[in-house]
Amino acid sequence: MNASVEAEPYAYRFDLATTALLIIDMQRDFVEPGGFGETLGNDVAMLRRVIPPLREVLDAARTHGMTVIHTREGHLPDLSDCPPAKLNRGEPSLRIGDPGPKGRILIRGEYGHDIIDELKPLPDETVIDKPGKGSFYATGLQDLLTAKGITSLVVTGVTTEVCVHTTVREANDRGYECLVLSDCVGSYFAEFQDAGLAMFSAQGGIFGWTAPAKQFLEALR
Ligand code: C5J
Repeated sequence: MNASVEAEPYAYRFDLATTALLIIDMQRDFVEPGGFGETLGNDVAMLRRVIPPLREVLDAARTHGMTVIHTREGHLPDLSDCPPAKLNRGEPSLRIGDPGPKGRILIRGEYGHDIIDELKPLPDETVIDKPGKGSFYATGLQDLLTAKGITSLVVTGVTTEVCVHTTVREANDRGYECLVLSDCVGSYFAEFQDAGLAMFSAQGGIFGWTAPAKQFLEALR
């Protein structure tokens, strides 16, 4: 099925068969109280507002048989994949690997590291574990997309200016056509949300397109 989404800076055209829904880092550690995001001093309510529209998009993607890929940021229990610069930076109340209310912070296998119940992956959906901000760095994402013949990505998740931006920039350099759903990506900072969204579609779509979820859902009808 070919479809077109009313988007910035102009219509985003895609073929459902070659498009994947990418859901970035909707993990308890970022989105729920007691996780990594909150230990950094952030208000998780800023991110939780993406859950209802993203749930609608996920339901529609599943109904249409789209490829759905989830990512999780996190590290091995021995932290061997966590560079000291990432581990030691800043003054969080809990560091990566420290025990917190939801298990060890950002450690694979811990409760807090997993995806929130509202967006729980189905057994046939891929979950990519990534040690970095970008979804392509040190992961099998590119090979997976190639194997599935995916050329376009509808991008959602958190946070807009960090893991979403890094991923879209990586994807753009690799030739993927990215549509970012503006109300399905979130930031702890309103000003970063606005600037981050504007950057995607600036200069004629330097990194890709943006559109609200309702325009994407409209295109699927
Ligand atoms: C951050 C992310 N912000 N998923 N991770 O550390 O954006």
